[in-house]
Amino acid sequence: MQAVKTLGQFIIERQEDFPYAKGELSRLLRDIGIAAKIVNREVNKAGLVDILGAVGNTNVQGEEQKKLDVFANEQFIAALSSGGECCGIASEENEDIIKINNTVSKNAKYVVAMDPLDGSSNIDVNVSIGTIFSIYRRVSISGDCTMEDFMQKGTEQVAAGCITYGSSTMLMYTTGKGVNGFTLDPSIGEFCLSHSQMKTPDQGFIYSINEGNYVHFPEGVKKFIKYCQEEDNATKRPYSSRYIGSLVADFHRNLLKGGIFIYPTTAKSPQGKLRLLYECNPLAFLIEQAGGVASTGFKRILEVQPTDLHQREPIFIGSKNMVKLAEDFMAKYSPVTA
Ligand code: P6P
Repeated sequence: MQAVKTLGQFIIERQEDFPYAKGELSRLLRDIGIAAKIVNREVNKAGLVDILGAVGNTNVQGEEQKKLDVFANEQFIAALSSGGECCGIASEENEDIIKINNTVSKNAKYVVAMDPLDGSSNIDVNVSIGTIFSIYRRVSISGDCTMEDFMQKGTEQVAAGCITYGSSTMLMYTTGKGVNGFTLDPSIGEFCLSHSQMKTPDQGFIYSINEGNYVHFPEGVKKFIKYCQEEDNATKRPYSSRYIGSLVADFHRNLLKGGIFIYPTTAKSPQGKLRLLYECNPLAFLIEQAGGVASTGFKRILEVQPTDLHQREPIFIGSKNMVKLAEDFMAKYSPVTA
């Protein structure tokens, strides 16, 4: 029987990857894994709430019935606040940064940007959802964390990952030494190594975009979509259109199978819809570590200088060849005006 390697064991084994750290980042990743297991438990029974007879705002146990994204946010904040390795959080659920200055965290070196439960509107139709996280070393010297700690380019991330709550629950993360995936074994309550050193194909045959916004897409995106739809045996076109409407699920599938996910500028989202700090940057770190590319359509996502906590960016992410080709279409048909 193949030896099972848990997330905790793996993190400890890889401790030598961070020669100057004394286990802080390892403990921070462990804290995220713990919160993910708690969120997973609630996500899995979310569909049962009506059956279990939750009444109004309280469930059958008399507990306040929280929206799952609020619940997830609280769980990750609690785990990071008590773990002692994080001095600040930027969350999709919170307008401002959350300063963690309790006694256990006063010497914490890291800050975390996160989307605690992305795609939560899909829960009541039983579609996979996810958590996305990004970890930086603080740049402020001491005391409370500052906005400066979060206004770092994606290239400065020390770690990033995502959790997909789907037919199985899987956590994947990188510290800059490749991407490893861990599948939750509910029978032992542990994330177990299931996908070692994940790589995404240079060429895929899936394109993921909400074509309902077609009329408002940049011309370069329209031309790229038509390219994907053309008949051409040599390049195995037409490609398949796959769009779940849940970022982590679309990202996860395309990373494993190869493909491109695009959320460009639209009339409704003139800067794009997805958030730089806790959606685009962490997924960009993951995809680059898996051999793929993440672009705004014109430049590397990780090189974008953040100016606002919740700023949005257009994103073209996935297989190297496909993203590069999409960038060529953007340069030719939707050139950036100086
Ligand atoms: P649209 C979910 O609401 C989300 O934030 C991402 O998970 C998903 O990729 C995107 O929005 C879908 O947006 O405009 O296509 O419904």
